[in-house]
Amino acid sequence: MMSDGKCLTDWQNLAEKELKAAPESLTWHTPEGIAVKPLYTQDDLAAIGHLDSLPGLEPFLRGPRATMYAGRPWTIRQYAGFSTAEASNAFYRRNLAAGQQGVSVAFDLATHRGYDSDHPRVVGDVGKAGVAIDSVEDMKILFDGIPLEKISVSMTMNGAVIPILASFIVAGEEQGVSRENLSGTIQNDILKEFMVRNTYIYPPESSMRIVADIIEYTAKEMPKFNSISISGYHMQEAGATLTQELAFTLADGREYVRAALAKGLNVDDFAGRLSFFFAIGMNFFMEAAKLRAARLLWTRIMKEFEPKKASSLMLRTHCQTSGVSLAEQDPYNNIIRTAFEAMSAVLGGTQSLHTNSFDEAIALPTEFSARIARNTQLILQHETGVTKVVDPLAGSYYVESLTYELAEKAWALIEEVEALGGMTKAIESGLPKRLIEEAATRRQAAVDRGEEVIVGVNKYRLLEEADIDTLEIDNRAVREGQVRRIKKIRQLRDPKKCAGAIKALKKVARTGEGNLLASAVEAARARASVGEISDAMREAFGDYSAVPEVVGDIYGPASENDPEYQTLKGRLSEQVRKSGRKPKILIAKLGQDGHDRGAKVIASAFGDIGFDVVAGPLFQTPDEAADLAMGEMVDILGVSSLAAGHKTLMPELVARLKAKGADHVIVVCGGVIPRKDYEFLYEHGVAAVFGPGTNVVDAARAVLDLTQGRLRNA
Ligand code: MLC
Ligand code: 5AD
Repeated sequence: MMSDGKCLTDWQNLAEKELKAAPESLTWHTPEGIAVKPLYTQDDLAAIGHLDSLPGLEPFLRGPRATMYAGRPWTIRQYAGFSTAEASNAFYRRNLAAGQQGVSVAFDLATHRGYDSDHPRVVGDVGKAGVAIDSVEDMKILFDGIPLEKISVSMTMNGAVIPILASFIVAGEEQGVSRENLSGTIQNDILKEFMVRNTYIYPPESSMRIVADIIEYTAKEMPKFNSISISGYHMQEAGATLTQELAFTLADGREYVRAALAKGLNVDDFAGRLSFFFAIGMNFFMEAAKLRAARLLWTRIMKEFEPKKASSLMLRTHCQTSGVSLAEQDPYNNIIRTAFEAMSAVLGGTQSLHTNSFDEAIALPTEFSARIARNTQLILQHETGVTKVVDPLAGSYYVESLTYELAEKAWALIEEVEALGGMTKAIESGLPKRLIEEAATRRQAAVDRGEEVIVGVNKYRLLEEADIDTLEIDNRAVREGQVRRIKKIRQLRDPKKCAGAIKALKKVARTGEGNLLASAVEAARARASVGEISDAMREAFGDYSAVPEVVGDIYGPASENDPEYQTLKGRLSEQVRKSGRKPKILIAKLGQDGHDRGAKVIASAFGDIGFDVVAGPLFQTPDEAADLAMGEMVDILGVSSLAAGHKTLMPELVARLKAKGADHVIVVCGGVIPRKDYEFLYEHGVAAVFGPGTNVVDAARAVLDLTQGRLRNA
C-alpha cells in the first residue's frame, strides 16, 4: 500500500489500459541479465540491506569521503600523450593552465611493450598513440615546469612498468622532488592486460612478481603514490557487460592483495594505496549504480584480510567515459554522449575523471576537441550544482535496486572465479576472456540489427558527413628525433656504471632476491634505457605470447532472423558449392597495437557467415603477416588497425606480399581510420577500408564481392 492509499495493483491496471498489454511487456532485459521494470517503488527496497549507510563510513557505498565533492570535487584528469616529450609537456602545461587538475600520461605502444624507439619492430608505433619515452632524459622533458610535489601524475603503464616508474622516480629526484613527495598513480594492472588490453611483455607469473615488487617498494618509499590502478575500463571497451567489468576487476584486486601479502607485507601498509579505474558507458543509472556496488563489494572483499585501518577498505576510483560508445559518424554527437557519461560517473562518486574527446573514434584529440572534453567537466563542477550534495541518487528506488542487483550478480561471478582458484587461474582457464568476447560479439549483432540504437550510425544517419580537423602525427620525424637522442645518451653515459646496474638487475630478476623496482631505479639513474631495462628482465623472464582463440556461434544465431545476413550466407555457400572451398581470410594485427576487440568480433562473425578464418597473432611485422598469409594460402588479408599505424604498416604489408610473389592476396583494412586516409590506402594497394561503425554483414558482403571479382578475373 502506498502512502496515499493507492496500491500497486491500481497502477498496474492503469498501465495495462494505457499499453493495451501487460506492463511486464515493457521490461528491459539488459546485457547484464538484469530485468529493468518500468516502475520501481518502495516495495523494491525491502530486501536491500545497505540503505542506512553513510558516506565516509563502512561499507563506503555512498563514497569514500564523508563530504565528497562538497568538500573537494573530483580531479579533472585528462589522459593524453602524443609524439615527443616536448610536445606532450607543452600540451599538459596549456591544459593545466586552462583548468585541468591532474596529469595523466599516455605512452606510445613501443614504450608500453618495452622497446626503445630505435627497435625495428616499432617503426609504425613510435609517438603514435601516446608519447615516446626512452629514458630518464625524456621523462625530465615530459614533466619540465610541472611541479611534481603539487600535481599528481597518473601513468598508464603495465608492461614496461618497472623502467617507466624507475625513470619517473629518477626524473623527480633530479628535478628536486624526492620520491616520498611524489603523488600519483601507476596503472600496474597486468591481469587485465592478459584478459583484454594486451600490452604485456612477460609471462603471468613473472608479471605478478613485478606488480608485487612495485606495491612493496611504493608502500615503503612512496607513501603518497597509488601503487596500482585496478582497471575494469578496458574490459568494458572490449565488450564486457557491467557485471563482468565489476566482478573481474574486483577479483583482480583480490589477487593483487594476495600477491602483496605473499611478499610478507602487512595489509594496512599497502591497501590504502590500491586504486581502481572503471569505464562509464551510456547506461546512465546503471553506471552510477555500478560505482556504488563496487565500493560495497570491495569492502566485503577486504574484510577477509582483517585490516585495522578504515582506508584499507575503501575503494577509490578513476573513471573514463566510454570510448567504444562514441562514433565516427556525426561526431559532434559524441560531445553529448560524453557529457551524460561524465554526469553518471559523478553521480556514482568517482574520485577522478577523464572525459573523452569527440574525435575519439577517428584520431587522438586536437587542442579544440580536448578543450571541449575538459570544459564538459568544468561546467559540471562549476555550473550544475552536482557537487553540493553527497551521493544524490541514494534512496532512489531504481538506483538502489540496481546497486543491489549489480552487487549480487557480480558477487556470483566473483565466487565463480574463486572456485577456479582466483583470477590468475581463471585467466589461464580462458573463462573471463571468452565471456567478454561473447558479450562483445552479441552486442555487435544487436547494433548491426538496429536493436541497440546508435544515433547517427544505425539510425538517423546523415546523408553526408562533414569533415572535421583531426590530429596527425609525423611518426617518422618523431622516431628520427628519438633515435638521435637515445644515441646521444648512450654516448654520454658511464658505460661501466650502466652495465653494472643492468647486471645487478638481471641478478634480481633471475634469483628472485631483492626488489626489481629498487634495482631498476639504479639502472635508470645510470641512464639505462626503457628498452635495456626491459630486456634485462626479458632475459630472466622470457616473452609472453598469447595463442589467438576465436569464439563461434554467437553472431550467427543472433542474426538468424536478419534477411541481409541470410542472403549473404546463402551467396557464400553457393560460392563454396561451385569452387569447392570456403574463401579464406587472415585477420591480422600489425605492430604493437593490441586492441583486438574488432579483430575478434570480425573473426568470429566471418566464421559464422561461412568464411574460413585464420586469426593471426598479435604484434606481427608486415613481413611476418605476409609470410603467414602465404603459408595459410589465404585469399584475403584483413588488417585491424586501431593505433594509427596504418599509413606506415599497410603500404609495407602490400610491398612485402608483392616481393614474395603473393599479390593475388586481397588486402583490406578496418578500424580507426580517418576518411582522409582512405585514398592514400587505396593508392597503396588496399582494396577496401572499413571505418568505425561498419556493419559486419556489409563488410563481409564487400569482401565476398572482392573475392568473386578476383576469382572471375583469375
Ligand atoms: C578528496 N580528498 C579529500 C576529499 N576528497 N579530503 C578532504 N575532504 C574531501 N572531501 C583528498 C584525498 O584524500 C587525497 O589526499 C586528495 O584529496 C586527492 O583526492 P583523491 O580523491 O585521492 O583524487 P586523486 O589524487 O585524483 O586520486 C584519484 C585516484 C588515483 C585515487 C583514483 O588513483 C588516480 O588519480 N587515478 C587516475 C588514473 C588514471 O588517470 N588513469 C588513466 C587511464 S587511461 P590523500 O592524501 O588521501 O591522497 C587508460 C587508457 C588506455 O588506461 O590507454 O588504455
Ligand atoms: N591521448 C588521449 N586519449 C587517449 N586515449 C588513448 N590514447 C590516448 C591519447 N594518447 C583514450 C581514448 C581511448 C582510451 C583507451 O583512452 O579515449 O578510447
